[in-house]
Amino acid sequence: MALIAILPGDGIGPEVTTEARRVLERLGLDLSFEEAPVGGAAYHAAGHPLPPATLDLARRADAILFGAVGDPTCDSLDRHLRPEQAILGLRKALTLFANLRPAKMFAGMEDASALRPEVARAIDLVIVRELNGDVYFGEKGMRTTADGLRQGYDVMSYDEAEVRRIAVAGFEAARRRRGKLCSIDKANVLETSQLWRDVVIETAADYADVTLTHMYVDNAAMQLVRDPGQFDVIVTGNLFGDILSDQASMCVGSIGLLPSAALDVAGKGLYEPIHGSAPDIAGQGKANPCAAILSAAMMLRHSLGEPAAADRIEAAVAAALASGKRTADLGGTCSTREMGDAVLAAL
Ligand code: GGG
Repeated sequence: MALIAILPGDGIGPEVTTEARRVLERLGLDLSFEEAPVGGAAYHAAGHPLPPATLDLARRADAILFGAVGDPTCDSLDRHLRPEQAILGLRKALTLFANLRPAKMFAGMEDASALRPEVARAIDLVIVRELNGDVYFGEKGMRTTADGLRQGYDVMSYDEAEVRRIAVAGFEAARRRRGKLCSIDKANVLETSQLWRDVVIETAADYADVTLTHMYVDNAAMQLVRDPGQFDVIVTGNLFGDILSDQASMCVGSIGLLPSAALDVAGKGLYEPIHGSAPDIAGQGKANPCAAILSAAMMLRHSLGEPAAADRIEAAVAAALASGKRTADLGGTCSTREMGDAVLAAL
């Protein structure tokens, strides 16, 4: 029996993970579930956003279903105690370095996209975001300049092994798809990006069947709205990937539609919607559970060896959306529960 750790987190996290769990339970697979607090909820309950018991559950589990972290009541806390440190801590502690963030246009959803329908229709891409390095994990702090000014700093760094393993993840993803990999950096300005580009080019020697291109991140932001259909797999750093995937989500209609998988080398994974805790709508039953449900599908495919069940969930979400069921983020009136019911009905 596979053990799934459910870490609902803050804000809308509990609402959307509840729906994802209902879908997993309906499949009739041999799964067990154990839940633990994380983020602001864990800080309030146990004094730390990632308590030892939660980390222990994450280590024991075969896969982790994560909701969202972020809690305005924690805004004044020391950085180490803020809810977001929980997800960064999990990614680092479990070496979950490869973040797959697929963005695909669902049939009939073009009207919800920020793009023209004929442009939006072509979107079928995966962003492979590095998760263990970059400004997120470099030295950081606050100091005083010689002029007495407060100065914040976050060091951006990557070593070549970190770049190589995410490049391999990008090439492998491209090989499984349409064979095109676009590496996104800022190599005209940043030293880390120059190394990034060099290592990606070296790695390409093992992937003659994949067509590699490079793009500066500013151009990539523009190309994502101008002609997103040109992209198959994008591989990029932690910060650029975070920003570009939020942008990609509005190209397909809503951040409530984008799932993600954070994987280690062995295929253990943490699965989470890319959206945050949305405190403004928390507890109101308005959140879109599709991204969490699609994250559960990714879990079945990447960590639990159940690709057919993953296909079933993805088809059910597509069918529920095609039938006109939509939450408020997509201009509809469905509650979180009603959207979950629609997916269950389509299963
Ligand atoms: N479910 C995603 C989530 O909770 N995001 C909040 C967050 O702070 N994430 C940090 C990141 O992905 O870089």
